[in-house]
Amino acid sequence: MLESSVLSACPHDCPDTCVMITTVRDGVAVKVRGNPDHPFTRGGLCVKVNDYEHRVYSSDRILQPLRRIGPKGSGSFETISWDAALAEIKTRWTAIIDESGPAAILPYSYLGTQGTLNGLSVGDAFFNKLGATISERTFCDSGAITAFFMTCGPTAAIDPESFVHSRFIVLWAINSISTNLHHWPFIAEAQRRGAKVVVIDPVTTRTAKAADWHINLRPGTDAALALGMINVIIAEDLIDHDYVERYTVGFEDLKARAAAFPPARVAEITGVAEDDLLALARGFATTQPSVIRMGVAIERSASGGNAVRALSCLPALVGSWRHCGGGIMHMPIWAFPVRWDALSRPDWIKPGTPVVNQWRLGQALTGELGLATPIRSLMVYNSNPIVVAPEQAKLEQGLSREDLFTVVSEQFLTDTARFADIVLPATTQLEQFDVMFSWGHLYLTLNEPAIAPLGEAVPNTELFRRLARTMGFDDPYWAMTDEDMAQMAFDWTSPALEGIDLATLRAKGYARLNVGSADDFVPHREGNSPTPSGKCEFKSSIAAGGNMVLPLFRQGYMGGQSGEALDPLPDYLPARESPQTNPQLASRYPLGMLSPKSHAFLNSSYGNLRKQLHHAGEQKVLINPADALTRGIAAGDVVRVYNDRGSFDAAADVSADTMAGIVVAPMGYWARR
Ligand SMILES: Nc1nc2c(c(=O)[nH]1)N[C@H]1C(S)=C(S)[C@@H](COP(=O)(O)OP(=O)(O)OC[C@H]3O[C@@H](n4cnc5c(=O)[nH]c(N)nc54)[C@H](O)[C@@H]3O)O[C@H]1N2
Ligand SMILES: Nc1nc2c(c(=O)[nH]1)N[C@H]1C(S)=C(S)[C@@H](COP(=O)(O)OP(=O)(O)OC[C@H]3O[C@@H](n4cnc5c(=O)[nH]c(N)nc54)[C@H](O)[C@@H]3O)O[C@H]1N2
Ligand SMILES: [Mo]
Repeated sequence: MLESSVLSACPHDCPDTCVMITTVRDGVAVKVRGNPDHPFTRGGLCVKVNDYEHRVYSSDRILQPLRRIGPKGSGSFETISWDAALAEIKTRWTAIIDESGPAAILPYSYLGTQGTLNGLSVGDAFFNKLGATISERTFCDSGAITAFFMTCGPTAAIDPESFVHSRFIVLWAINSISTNLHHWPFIAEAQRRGAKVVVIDPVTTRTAKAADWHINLRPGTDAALALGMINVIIAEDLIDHDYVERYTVGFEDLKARAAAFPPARVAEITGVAEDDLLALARGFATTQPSVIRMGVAIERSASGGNAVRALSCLPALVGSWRHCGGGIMHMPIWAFPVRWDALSRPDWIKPGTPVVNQWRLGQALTGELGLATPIRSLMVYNSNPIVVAPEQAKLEQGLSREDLFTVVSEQFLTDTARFADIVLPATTQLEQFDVMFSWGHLYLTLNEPAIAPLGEAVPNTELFRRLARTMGFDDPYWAMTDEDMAQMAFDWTSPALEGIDLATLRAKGYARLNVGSADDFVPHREGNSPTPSGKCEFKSSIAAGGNMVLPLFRQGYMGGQSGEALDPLPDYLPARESPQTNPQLASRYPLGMLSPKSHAFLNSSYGNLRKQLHHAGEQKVLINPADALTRGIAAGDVVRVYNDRGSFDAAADVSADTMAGIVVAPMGYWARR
């Protein structure tokens, strides 16, 4: 018997990027476990990934290319060879390009794997060369990142491990215990040392239950609450004058803007009691180090970017940045010197190439978007839009078009893959090589292939090499091996990577970036904000200039080349569809719905696997007892949740864990499982 331990990394789109060890016996991966030496992973994996080998060897894996033989969506396929699949793609795409131009082809991807090589940017070079329509990857955080940059610039800002030093921790729109599990021990340690943990969430989540204080607010009103805090802090003179004077710009303007948010008005907008607002503002200002950890749900409304901007002003206003464990955490990804442009090749984009925001896929496919070049072919990889993108009914309608040629690269026959004409088999993380950055800690991680690819599955890097060859592209880009790509993907000469290379990663599996220790990570003690002014910009110069194209991986996260000048100051804009702001809509659909992340799924991944499905249980919808009563709904009743965009059935979970008027249905369940 031959047994070995292979250095692995969790591939998922999650801030934790766990460092794993895979036990391989006679060529078979028998177990994955968290690396006990890693300061963030600490030997533990989550309920999603701790049996990852079952995902790898699932009998439902797609291991050969497939060609559709039944109606679209039926899931009837025959296996074909890679050569036949590639030949068919070439024939169809060539005809489409000849007749309509390459913009009739739309790629669609997100973060099925987060690896630097196989993840976000993996298809960009190919599709840029082809001249396809650009799909803007806006699923997650592109709005928040833009807003954060406008105020603080691209900074790692705070080491999540430094939270042990924090004394006032605000978890704002994040359900850490489900979505950032490995950060929780640092928060719990701070709590043990006397820190107060506050959760701001319309739902009483697991995290809210573990906090010292849970503040409920109406969804989409975070900007008003943050501006209310600023108002109180200024009115009560709880500001750090020296920090504000030296290291910020626009204080007087911010003060004038916040004056429009007195506690009474904020209470009316947010539903947060005035006393709670006062206590929150005072606590944050006076209990140093104070810190805010933002989650992604803040950005999911009209006021989302504004909320992030207002929140990003708070630590500078009260001087939290002076302390280790103080500030605001968005994502420390900016500490990783990834060479996105070398991977994505934006220099190959032809001027005038159309752009489609990925939230609008349904509209793009049904023609509603009115694109000058209608979409005739779609290629999906690293994503499952039928489950994760909005307007499910429209998506299914678009994907059912007989004239749409759809290619999907997948590990499983997802709801989306069922609509494909050609399905191409993708490897899992244990079958591929990658180097992982993280958006939730400061370690670079290596993932070595633990086993040979199963069946005819290929890593995404190889998929695009094959497609490039098929389409006759001969740029040296596609002659690179994965290891060549890893050499290219990072600026190995940057200070953050000093002393780190593939050899050191191979020895240990991971390396902490060269950014100092978590006990002394205070990058903004003396300002040093990487904004145009070098200061924290309460009044944003980027907004005033109207230039929203940020120099960072335009095709990665960034979108929004609006060219419009934005309000240079944060403001509160009412949500477009809340009962308070859109009564006409509310008369038809009186309940609002949130669909946050599920504890046992990773977005829609694992929504088909036995253990995680068992853990998650059937699709539920949380409904407040008052709303249940008026509708005659009892606990456990199967109810239909619907609006004009889609519908699903769920078991009613009647509980005051959600406020009246808001129902909550965790995301990730597949329509067909
Ligand atoms: N278990 C698990 N972990 C995951 C994922 C997963 O699917 N499952 N997905 C990963 C990904 S891609 C991401 S982006 C992260 C996201 O992780 P989180 O940032 O935690 O994201 P969400 O679950 O979308 O939303 C967090 C909380 O925001 C609340 N919320 C909703 N609307 C509002 C609002 O308007 N204001 C406020 N204050 N709160 C609001 C929701 O009730 C929810 O509890 O998690 C990652 N980790
Ligand atoms: N209702 C609702 N919708 C949401 C959200 C929400 O909170 N609520 N959150 C949004 C957010 S924050 C995000 S990030 C998005 C996430 O959306 P996606 O990134 O699309 O996430 P998944 O649904 O997990 O789909 C990833 C797919 O990639 C496949 N995959 C995994 N590894 C590989 C690989 O190596 N190669 C290939 N070719 N495929 C692979 C997986 O099998 C899976 O089907 O969803 C968004 N949608
Ligand atoms: Mo996300």
